[in-house]
Parts: sequence; C-alpha cells; structure tokens
Amino acid sequence: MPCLSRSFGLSVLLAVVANAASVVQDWTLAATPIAPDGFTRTAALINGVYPGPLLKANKGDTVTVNVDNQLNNDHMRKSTSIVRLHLIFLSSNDGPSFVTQCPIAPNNTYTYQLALGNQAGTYWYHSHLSTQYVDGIRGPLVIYDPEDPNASLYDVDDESTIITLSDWYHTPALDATKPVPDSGLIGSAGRFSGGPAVERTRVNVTQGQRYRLRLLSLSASGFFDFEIEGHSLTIIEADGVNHEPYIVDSIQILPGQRYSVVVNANQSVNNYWIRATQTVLGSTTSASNSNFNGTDVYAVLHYAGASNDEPTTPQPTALPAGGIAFQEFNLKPLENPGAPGGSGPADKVFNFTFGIGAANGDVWTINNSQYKSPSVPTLLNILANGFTQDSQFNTSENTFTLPPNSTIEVAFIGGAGHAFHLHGHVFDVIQSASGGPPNFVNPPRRDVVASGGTTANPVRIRFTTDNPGPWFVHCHIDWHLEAGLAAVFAEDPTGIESGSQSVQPNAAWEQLCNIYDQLDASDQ
Ligand SMILES: *[C@@H]1O[C@H](CO)[C@@H](O)[C@H](O)[C@H]1NC(C)=O
Ligand SMILES: *[C@@H]1O[C@H](CO)[C@@H](O)[C@H](O)[C@H]1NC(C)=O
Ligand SMILES: *[C@@H]1O[C@H](CO)[C@@H](O)[C@H](O)[C@H]1NC(C)=O
Ligand SMILES: *[C@@H]1O[C@H](CO)[C@@H](O)[C@H](O)[C@H]1NC(C)=O
Ligand SMILES: *[C@@H]1O[C@H](CO)[C@@H](O)[C@H](O)[C@H]1NC(C)=O
Ligand SMILES: *[C@@H]1O[C@H](CO)[C@@H](O)[C@H](O)[C@H]1NC(C)=O
Ligand SMILES: *[C@@H]1O[C@H](CO)[C@@H](O)[C@H](O)[C@H]1NC(C)=O
Ligand SMILES: *[C@@H]1O[C@H](CO)[C@@H](O)[C@H](O)[C@H]1NC(C)=O
Ligand SMILES: *[C@@H]1O[C@H](CO)[C@@H](O)[C@H](O)[C@H]1NC(C)=O
Ligand SMILES: [Cu+2]
Repeated sequence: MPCLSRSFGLSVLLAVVANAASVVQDWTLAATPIAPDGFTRTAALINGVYPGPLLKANKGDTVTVNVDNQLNNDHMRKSTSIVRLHLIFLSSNDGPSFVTQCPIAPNNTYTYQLALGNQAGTYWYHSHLSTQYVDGIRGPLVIYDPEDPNASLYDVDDESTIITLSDWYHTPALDATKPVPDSGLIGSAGRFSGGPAVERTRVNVTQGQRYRLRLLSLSASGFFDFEIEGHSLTIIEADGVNHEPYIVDSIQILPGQRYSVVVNANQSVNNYWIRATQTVLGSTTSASNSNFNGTDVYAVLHYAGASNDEPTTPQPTALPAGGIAFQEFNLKPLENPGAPGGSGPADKVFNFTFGIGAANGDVWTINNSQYKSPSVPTLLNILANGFTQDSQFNTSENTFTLPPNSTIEVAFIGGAGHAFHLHGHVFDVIQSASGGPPNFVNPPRRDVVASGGTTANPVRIRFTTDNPGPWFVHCHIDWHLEAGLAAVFAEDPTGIESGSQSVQPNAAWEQLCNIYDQLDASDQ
C-alpha cells in the first residue's frame, strides 16, 4: 500500500510538473491611507491596495512572493508574517508568527516559495502576526484547476467572479478596545452609518451565462449572510475542497471560510441586489459602535444591457419566505468521501473546552489555558532543540504532539459563535454545528468550521496525520485568537526533523529570529 501510493503520487507529480508555471509577485508592505468606505485611515497594505493583490495560479504551479516590509507606523505592528490559509505546504512556509517562523522585521525582505502540488481552489492569504491582518494585509488566493471535474457546471470563472467580504475598521487594531467593525466591504467598497454613499461594488454578468462566484470571507470578526436577489446559489466548493452541487438561496460565511457557488444569469436583464448582511455577536447593530450597520452591506449584480443604476426593488434584509438556507451538514465532498477511521473510534481524541478566562472577555482559553506565543517558534524548538514531547513546551503554548499515520478527532466544546481553523490539513466535520446526526460516511470537508452543537454532541472533526509540521489550530475571529483561543498540534516531531517529509528551512528563515529578537519592542 505505501508503495502503491508513492508511485501514484509520483505519476501525479510528473503530470502536474509537465504544465507547471512559475508565478512571481513582488509585494511592498507599507502604511498607506485608504478609504474603502469613505472614511480615510492609514492601513497596512500590500502594494497600496485593499483587498491585497489577487494571487492567482494554476494547479501545480510554483508561487514565489517577494515580501518587502516597509511598514513604519507607530499605530500598527511593523513586523509581519504572511500565512497562506490552509494550503498544505512545507511548514517553514506556513507563516504563523512564533509557530513556524519569527516575523519579518521592518526594512527587511523575505521570500515565500511554494510548490502548489495538487491543491486547487479558493484560498486567501493574510498576515499572521497578532491582529495585523485586521489593518489590511489580507487578500485572495485562487488556484485554478484546468481539469476541474465539474467544469461543465459553469461558463465563467475569472477575476470578475472573485468576491471578497471583509469587516473594516476605522481604528488601527493595536489601538482598538472592544473592536466592532465600522463597515462591511464587498470587494473594495462599503458604507458605514452616517458615512458617504460610496458606490457599491458591481458584478457584471451576461444573460444566459453561468458564473462560478468565489466567495471569500477575509473577516476578522463579522459573519456574512450572502444572497443574490432572484438567483439561487449552487455550492460546489468549500474551503478548497470540491463538494457535490448543493442548491441554496443564502449562505452564511464565517471568518476565514470560502465557497464557490454557481449562479445562473437566467433572469430578465436587470440589476439585482447582492446582500451580504454582517453580524457581530449575532447582531447587525452594536451598542459600542454606532457606525456599524450590518444590514447595509450590498453590491449589485448587473446584467449587460441593464441601466447603470442600482436596483429599484427594496433591499432584501433576510432570506425570502420559502427560501432555502444553507446547512453545513448537507455538504458532501465530491472526491473520496468518508471520515478517517470510519465510524470506529479515532486513535486519539482531544476535547477542547474553550471559555472566557476573564470577566472582561479579553482572555479566551482552551481547557483553562490561554495560548501565549512563545519567544522561540514551535518549529525552531523542534528542529533546533529536538523537542518531541508535550511537556517540553511551556504550558501556555497549548502544544500537543500527534503521532504519525493516525486518526485524530477534536471536539470543540463551549458553544456557538466561533470559527475554528486548523493549519496543515483539511478535516471532516463528523458533527456539524448545523445539526444532523454524526456523519462518518460523507461529512463536509473543509478547514474552517463553526463551533456549536449540543453539550452531548459538540462539533467534532477528524483528520489523518500524514503531514508532519507544527499546525496552529485557532479561532479565526482574530480578536479571540489574540486573546488566546488557540493551540498547536505538533504533528510527528520526529518526521519534522528527519525523513522524506522533514522540514528543511532555508538560510533566510534561520535568520528571521536573530533579526527580530534584536528589534526594539516598538519595531516588532
Ligand atoms: C526603516 O527605515 C525607515 C526609513 O529609512 C526608518 O525611518 C526606520 O527607522 C527603519 N526601521 C527600522 C526598524 O530600522
Ligand atoms: C462532477 O464530478 C463528479 C466527480 O468526478 C462526477 O461524478 C460528476 O458527474 C460531475 N458532475 C458534472 C455535472 O460534471
Ligand atoms: C462592469 O461593466 C462596466 C461597463 O462595461 C465597466 O465599466 C465596469 O468596470 C465593469 N465592472 C467590473 C467589476 O468589471
Ligand atoms: C435559472 O437557473 C436556476 C439554476 O440553474 C434554475 O433552478 C431555475 O429554474 C432557472 N430559472 C429559469 C427561469 O430558467
Ligand atoms: C442600516 O442600513 C439599512 C439598509 O441600507 C437601512 O435601511 C437602515 O435604516 C440602516 N440603519 C440605520 C440605523 O442607519
Ligand atoms: C472527551 O469527552 C467525551 C464526552 O464527554 C468523553 O467520553 C471522552 O472520554 C473524552 N475524551 C478525552 C480524551 O478526554
Ligand atoms: C480538556 O479537559 C477535559 C476535561 O475537562 C479533558 O477531557 C480533555 O482531555 C482535556 N483536553 C486536553 C487537550 O487536554
Ligand atoms: C518558557 O517560558 C520561559 C519563561 O517565560 C522562557 O524563558 C522559555 O524560553 C520558554 N520556553 C520555550 C520553549 O519557549
Ligand atoms: C499506517 O497505519 C496502517 C494501519 O494502522 C498501516 O497499514 C499502514 O501501513 C501505515 N502507513 C504508513 C505510511 O505508515
Ligand atoms: Cu472565537
């Protein structure tokens, strides 16, 4: 079996390499004024734009990103690190600060180089240092699959069909206390209560064509309810994993989640509302921020030939009567469905009981332990200091070693309202927050999952340890991550150090900590 799978892997690799291209982007990070919702603030931006530049490649390509860190504003972190959400790369390229690398110091450059292998789908990238991505370092990453098995379901899939959803803040993250966004952006435009009537983002379609819309939540906190007036959404992808077509009228997208939906432009030539209602703590309003109006997040689906005006119909605010709402448990993966270990017991079960560790909500814990970034990244402790056991890490690192080639099950216990993300793997959601019985046969497969469920049946995920690396598992509500709602799975430490899947960082990676550790605190 190992031999078979190895030769299969090799032939796939050769087939992919034959068409592989090299995609190179140069990113300059700098503090730059921008006003996507009409309010000008200085943000931490890549090449001066928000969202960040589209990183676009084909399956099998090699992507090189040259990062030049020119951040130099006292209200925002000056160091940085970029993570590519979930992609199963060598972990020295994964990016979370103090898990796989030290941050890139200001006035320094660093190159991320990634062989995409067999992965395709809709991803995003963002800074993974503290809450820095909230300030603007976030953008879409799309890997097209020239051999998409379900390509016949749509006609158009290009830059015009990538739709990012973001919560947006007027105050830099470091200065924000009790942060509630000021607005919600679709693409690069949004409105806040009392602000100017910023022109709404427009998505152009031609009647008779079917569009693969790639919906990405680049959010730090807001949840988005997405709907297009008069058009159903056929979900075919969740978080980079193809799923069987599933038709809904609206879909809730949590921070970090992505979906591809096919929309058939088969209605009469006109303009239609795109609604992306934003909620924070389940509400479209906030007592602490009167700018926030979660209802007012709209774009326009514009048919060629229609007027250039906004739709004349009332703005929808909720799923219409009789509409079909998305339920996660209905998602079924297209390829190789079935949870690791089937309905049998997992090799190792983790119960992550999370909770608020301080009355003011500034501390979040897993099993009463608040995650705190170590000064020495987890990966460095494994590679340079030979750590192989839980007890070698500080308690506040919430670091659990995992054996190789095993089925791991994690239960997220503590209630709804969180969006848990695991690096380095996709996982099967054997118990979804949306209900349904436990599913071991064809459960949803993804990399960011809603917490919730019942006390007896909390949300549970499973994955197989086939990718050695220190993998961060954390709430993707960035304020919760910053407050400690995180853990690290140190998967197969021995396999990280040596063997065919060992992690071999380059010389530049090895310098990152030396440079960072010498910075003044204000430059970190
Ligand atoms: C980076 O360069 C700028 C401009 O030369 C300078 O003002 C700033 O102090 C430098 N930052 C560090 C950490 O060296
Ligand atoms: C979608 O892909 C699956 C798996 O390859 C295949 O069985 C199915 O027929 C495809 N559906 C369409 C409409 O192409
Ligand atoms: C939509 O079409 C209009 C008119 O052709 C064009 O000006 C606009 O740039 C298009 N918008 C997008 C997002 O492509
Ligand atoms: C439009 O397309 C959708 C999705 O394919 C389909 O369900 C619906 O019946 C079509 N409507 C019309 C008017 O053709
Ligand atoms: C919020 O936005 C909606 C939609 O534009 C609008 O109807 C409503 O009046 C706004 N609420 C407030 C409090 O401004
Ligand atoms: C996890 O919780 C379940 C349900 O309470 C319990 O049966 C199981 O023993 C726990 N497992 C571990 C490893 O703590
Ligand atoms: C967390 O605590 C529960 C009991 O409260 C225990 O079952 C579980 O094993 C602990 N999980 C970890 C990862 O230590
Ligand atoms: C654990 O914490 C102590 C005190 O904060 C620190 O000196 C030490 O370097 C930490 N160990 C690791 C492995 O990070
Ligand atoms: C993984 O474990 C299974 C059984 O537990 C075994 O059959 C298989 O050979 C192992 N694979 C590897 C790569 O070690
Ligand atoms: Cu959370």
